[in-house]
Order: sequence, then C-alpha cells, then structure tokens
Amino acid sequence: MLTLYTFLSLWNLPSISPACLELETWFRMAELPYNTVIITANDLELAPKGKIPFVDYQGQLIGDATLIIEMLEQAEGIDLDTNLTLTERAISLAFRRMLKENTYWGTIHIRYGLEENWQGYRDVLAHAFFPEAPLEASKPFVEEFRQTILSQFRGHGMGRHNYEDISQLICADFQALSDLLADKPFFLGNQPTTLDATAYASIGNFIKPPYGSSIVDYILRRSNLCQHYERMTQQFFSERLLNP
Ligand SMILES: N[C@@H](CCC(=O)N[C@@H](CS)C(=O)NCC(=O)O)C(=O)O
Repeated sequence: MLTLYTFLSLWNLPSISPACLELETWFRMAELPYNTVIITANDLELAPKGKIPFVDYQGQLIGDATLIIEMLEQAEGIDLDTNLTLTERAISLAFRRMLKENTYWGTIHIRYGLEENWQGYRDVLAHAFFPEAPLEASKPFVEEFRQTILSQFRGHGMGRHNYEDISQLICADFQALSDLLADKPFFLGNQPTTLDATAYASIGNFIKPPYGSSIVDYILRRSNLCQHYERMTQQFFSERLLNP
C-alpha cells in the first residue's frame, strides 16, 4: 500500500538523503507499514518531481517529503503534533522550513562544493546510481549530476557565498536548533514530533558522513544535538544499530 523510494543507507545512516531519512523516520514515528525501494538512476525517471523521496501510495506516485507527510496526515488521520500548542506548531514549521530550505544547502556545500570531499562522494553516487557498472563507466553521468546540483546551489543563492560565509550561515542554524532543544529529550518536549524527524535527518546527514568541514566540527561540539541523533536512532532505527 505504501512504498518509499529512497536513497541508499551508508555510514550508519538509514539514508544519506536528508529528505528521504526525514520521511522514513516520520513513517516509523507514525507506525505506518511501508516497503522501500533503494533508487538507482533508472528509478529517478519515475520521480514525479524529479527528486527523492517519492512514494507509491495506493497506486499513485507522489513526490516531496513535506507534501507526502501532509497527504498522509489527512488520508490516514495521523497527527504527531497533536499535543503542541499553536505557538509550538508555528515554531515547528519555521524550524522545519529552515532545515529544509536553508540548512540543507550546507550538505550540498560539503559533498558537492568542497573538492576534496567530492572525490569520495563521486564514487558513492556512482555506486548508488549504477550498482552493477564499473566506476569509470558511471563517471560522466555523475559529473553531470554534480553540475546540475551545483547550479541549483548557485540558483538558491547559498552557492554564491565563500566557505566562511556558508559556514557562518549554517552554524547559526545549528546554534538555534541547539538552543531550542536545550536539555529536553526532543525539540518540543518529552515526546518526539514531526520536527524531530526533520532535525534527526539533518543532523545525521552532517555528522555521520566521513567528510570534514567547520560546520561538522561545530555540530559535534553541540552535545545535545549529537545525543538527540543517538536517541532518535535508538528509538526508531534500533535494528540498524545491530546491523549497521
Ligand atoms: N523538498 C524536497 C527536497 C528533496 C530533495 O532535495 N531531494 C534531493 C536528495 S536529498 C534530490 O532528489 N536531489 C536530486 C536533484 O535535485 O536532482 C523534499 O522534501 O522532498
């Protein structure tokens, strides 16, 4: 009934795509049964918005994690934020938008923008898109994919800044997240809500890949954010701890 088209799991991350991991975490929080398809280059052609994640829900292909969550909230009568006040819901929406529309570009800067990291990430993408092909054969596709992503990065505006400015902008997001979390177990209290799924996916996709940057160092110094990542993994992906 529900199939999630997602990107591969690596580096102890359930998915190396923040949006895919956000959505899969939300499925688990909502206790929705689902199957997964780990996408390759061919599957991308199915994506209704040309991006991942997308889902097959009752025979219909739907793209975009935020819109999928909103559709499933309606269709399945799910509200993970039911105990939040209107003010908390507003804060949740603002932080989720920050993570997805601003902080996200920090992962692009680290993986695609920094040349030393791209050398490694290129092979990860080549293997993900063409698992059966030799690396050399996948290279032209992957290099073109990089150029597409870098042009989105510039189009957004973040890609026009230098290393120091990007770092300053993204670290400020993580300082705000750390301040919001403070010493609570979850961002808006004692129970996880939708914001925890989005934040979990973002934090993990910065701190788990083997790519250095001043942004990653900054997050690693915010122990409450790292502990939140571990808490969420323990609660929602405990089988991955046993089978990394
Ligand atoms: N707003 C979208 C963002 C999805 C997104 O940016 N997905 C990335 C991977 S994390 C992607 O598919 N990039 C490929 C591309 O842009 O061509 C969502 O939340 O689903």
